[in-house]
Amino acid sequence: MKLNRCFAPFISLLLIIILLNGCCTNRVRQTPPASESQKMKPFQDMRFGMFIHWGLYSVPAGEWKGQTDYAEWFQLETKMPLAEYAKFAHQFDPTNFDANQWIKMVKDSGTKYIVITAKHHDGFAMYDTKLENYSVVNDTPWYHDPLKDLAAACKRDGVGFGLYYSLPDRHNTNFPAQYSQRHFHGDPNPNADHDQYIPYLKGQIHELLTQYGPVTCLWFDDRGSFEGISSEKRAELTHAQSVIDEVHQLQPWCVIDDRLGVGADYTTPEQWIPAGPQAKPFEVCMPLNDHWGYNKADHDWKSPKVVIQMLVNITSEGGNLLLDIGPMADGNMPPEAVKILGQVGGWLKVNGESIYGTTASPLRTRPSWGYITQNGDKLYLHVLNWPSSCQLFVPVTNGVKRAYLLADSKQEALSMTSAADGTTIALPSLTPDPIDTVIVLNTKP
Ligand code: JFZ
Repeated sequence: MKLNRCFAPFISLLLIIILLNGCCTNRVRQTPPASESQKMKPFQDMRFGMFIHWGLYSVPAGEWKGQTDYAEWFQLETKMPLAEYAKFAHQFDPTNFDANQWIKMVKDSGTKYIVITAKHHDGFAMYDTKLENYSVVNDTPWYHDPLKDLAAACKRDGVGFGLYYSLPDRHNTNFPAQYSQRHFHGDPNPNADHDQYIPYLKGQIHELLTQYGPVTCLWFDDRGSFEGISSEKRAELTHAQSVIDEVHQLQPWCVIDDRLGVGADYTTPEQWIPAGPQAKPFEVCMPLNDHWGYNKADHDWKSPKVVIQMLVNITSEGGNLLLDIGPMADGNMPPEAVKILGQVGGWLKVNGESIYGTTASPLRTRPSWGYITQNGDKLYLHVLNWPSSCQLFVPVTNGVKRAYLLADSKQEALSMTSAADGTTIALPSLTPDPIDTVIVLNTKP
């Protein structure tokens, strides 16, 4: 009794401190997932994400001394000295940036999560870091943390918030030159080694996982920095397992890509689509034009049709698509990109059921007319090549019940004939969706 009374004030004070700590740091408390597959499910269910490359390189917009093919590798490719490149920070003033507008565009495109560059190879932090002065908050006239606004808008609108983080760093002199990009410059430090760089990397990851609420995924990038080094050695150099352990400890639901040198949660085929369903979760990343960061001369946009058919192909193999755009330095999105993404979103509004939350095709070989995705008892037949006979053959017989057009709000049944080797659906004489006409096949056993 006595003891209780005298400890009460201390205990209340302790509680207040714990509570305040939780509020101020935006720390996340999560019950850990019960299994790897439970952890991956929400990420895989989203199927379609938006990659965003935004940084100092957006200021020159790909142009330097008459050449116009640069983007986020600007500093390295132009061989610009660090002191000169760093001056772009003083021109980085995206007064048109509006996180709500960006996330509205994300929603309109049908993408369910974003992955934005917290730090690219140039080492410039696009968020409020305390470990470096070279950041958007410290070093630009804007004096603003875009990740804070974006995380809040994502949270409000139910959009996943993911982060890209580059291991190679052309600004931090502790990043060892000998493992770095071809022709490392930016004051290589002959005594640098990863053991000195890792505390900085870990410190930034700690910031990113405690300042912005739940982080959907971490997309570590290793590009070019470990060429010719085995993945075991790379994992050792990057302290991969301890970085991953720390992420798991801070945010057990945050999924991690495979570029630290160990497998982690998902693989990241870049600008190619695996042939057929994969055993491991994967996410294909693809720029909407030919550059990841903003390039004002690049008008080689992929059409809505190309994007949708790519998404359908990847989904039928059980993967995600991370489609990239490079916002402009003034905070606006390239208008062409917004237009294309809006058209993609229009298709998904009608046909999203055949993409989100679905799994890979149950068939080993893909049909000549298109792709198949699945959600429980429903098979989604994505008809890309409309058969001129208007007869669609599906090599499925088990429990086939009913077929209808996904776009048909009345869900009128299409007539079917079954044979030993499969089912033939009579397609209605309509003008098919030139991108992808989806037929739902109910297969209740
Ligand atoms: C990296 C970056 O260098 C690039 O700037 C961009 O951010 C992109 C998304 O990722 O580039 C890569 C990374 C991996 C491969 C190719 C380019 N790869 O595995 O083939």
